Amino acid sequence: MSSHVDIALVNLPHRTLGTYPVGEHLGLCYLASCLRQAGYRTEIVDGCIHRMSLSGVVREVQRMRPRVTGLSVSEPCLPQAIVLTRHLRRAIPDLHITAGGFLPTLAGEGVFRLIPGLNSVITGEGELAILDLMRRLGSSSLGEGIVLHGEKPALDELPPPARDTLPLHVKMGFPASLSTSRGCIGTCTYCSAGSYARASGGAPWRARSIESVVAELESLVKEYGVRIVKIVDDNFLGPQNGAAARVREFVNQLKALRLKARFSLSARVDTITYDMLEELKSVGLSFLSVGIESCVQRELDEWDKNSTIAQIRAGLRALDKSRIPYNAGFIMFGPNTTLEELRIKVEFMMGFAPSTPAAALNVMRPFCGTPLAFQLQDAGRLRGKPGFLSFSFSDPRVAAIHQNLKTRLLRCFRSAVITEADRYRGSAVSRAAQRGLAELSELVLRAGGQ
Ligand code: B12
Ligand code: SF4
Repeated sequence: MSSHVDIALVNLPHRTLGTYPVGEHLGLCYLASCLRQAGYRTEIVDGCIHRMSLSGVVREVQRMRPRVTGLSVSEPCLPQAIVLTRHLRRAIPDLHITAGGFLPTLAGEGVFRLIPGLNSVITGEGELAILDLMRRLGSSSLGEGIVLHGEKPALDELPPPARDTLPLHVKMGFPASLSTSRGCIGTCTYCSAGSYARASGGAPWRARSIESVVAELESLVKEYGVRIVKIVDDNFLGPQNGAAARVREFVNQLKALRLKARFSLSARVDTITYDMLEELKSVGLSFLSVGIESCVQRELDEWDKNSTIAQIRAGLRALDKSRIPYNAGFIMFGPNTTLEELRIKVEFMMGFAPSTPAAALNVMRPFCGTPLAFQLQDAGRLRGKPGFLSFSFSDPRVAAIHQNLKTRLLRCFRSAVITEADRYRGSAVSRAAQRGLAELSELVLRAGGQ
């Protein structure tokens, strides 16, 4: 039977609290544009935007009859990757199944054990390695169970990402995605993005030229009718010493084009200044995500955040003054959070961040291959398996509060999600989180947090 396409790239359907996360999968879009440029017939099967079941994905891949299927696997999607690989292997026995993305990069060869049935694994950025795989397919140089490591490509030499799923995103009112830089200079112990950037080798943070970014933004607005853009970079501003100049160049070029688009981005809170925010706001910055993570210096140091409470406060003051809506990432429960620290954190969160009550209840998640996961493993405190890793708390009083809160909150969040329609869900979850925060405060008081 001849193939209809050479390769099908799959974004695994994955639901959190019953909903599919939404956003273009730019990683797969870049792979698709590189593969097409090299002449390979390539399709993207986006299980999230099309709200597919796993058997729906299998049927779609069967219909396409590809020689190769590439799965993008982040750690929370591991269960879906395991089931899908088993079904695909059964349905199309001679299909070459490869996997790339965060989990394969951070777990390396271990992925063959985690996802039985894979033929190969690609670690790091995939554009060059997937071309290598396609070229070697069928030749004797390609054995079974091989790991190909992707060299980092020069970002300005990549073709623009394929925008197959963009029209549907626009139609449904979701933003387009844009990547202006990759990686992060940070070394935060819990962060898989920083660990991924380092595991991929080469410079931990690199950026596209502002010319190419602005040209892509212009094409999104003019060709696709995009009104809102999500800049997906972990750290749009990059290293502190170049941040102001990068912002100025970006702003000047956008002003010269008189482009009208709103955009959101993420940045380190210790890098932003009021002036940068004002400049970015003048060309459409409408939302910013920053990670403060803790208001306890001991924890910031333990997690290698490389920032101080004073810097965080200055960043937050700049944000408040600029009146740009923002989301502040926060980790309420760390592995070594003490009861007294929990009390300080609850108090901090109750007096702040109206847009982020849900973040106030976050538990640190040890992702595979991060320094945090290794530290917990060495201390014998890592629990569960990849996809479901957790840890034991050092303070038993915090463990008890977390356990108590978890059971109640789950009920609270589930009912918030079930009772309200999609567009009201944000506020329902937010109200549930606010209730949760109040409950947490009560639990801390009862446990004797001074
Ligand atoms: C935008 C974004 C989203 C968007 C778009 C989804 C997506 N998968 O791209 C939305 C909002 C939908 C989303 C959802 C989720 N996300 Co998300 N997301 C991001 C973010 C901020 C940027 C991704 C991006 O566009 N990068 C730029 C592109 C160019 O790079 P890339 O996607 O990594 O792809 C490259 C390589 O990884 C590789 N590659 C990737 N896939 C494949 C597949 C093959 C076959 C090959 C060969 C190579 C390859 O090649 C690509 C090109 O170089 C990242 C943070 C980050 N630093 O990446 C988190 C991140 C990937 N997300 C994460 C998580 C946890 C999720 C969710 C599980 C959240 C949830 N609870 O629902 C879901 C999973 C949905 C899914 N099916 O993957 C985690 C993953 C953690 C981990 N260790 O696995 C990250 C790292 C955030 C974090 N710091 O924790 N996410
Ligand atoms: S600054 Fe943010 S993206 Fe960078 S390593 Fe730390 S948590 Fe990760």
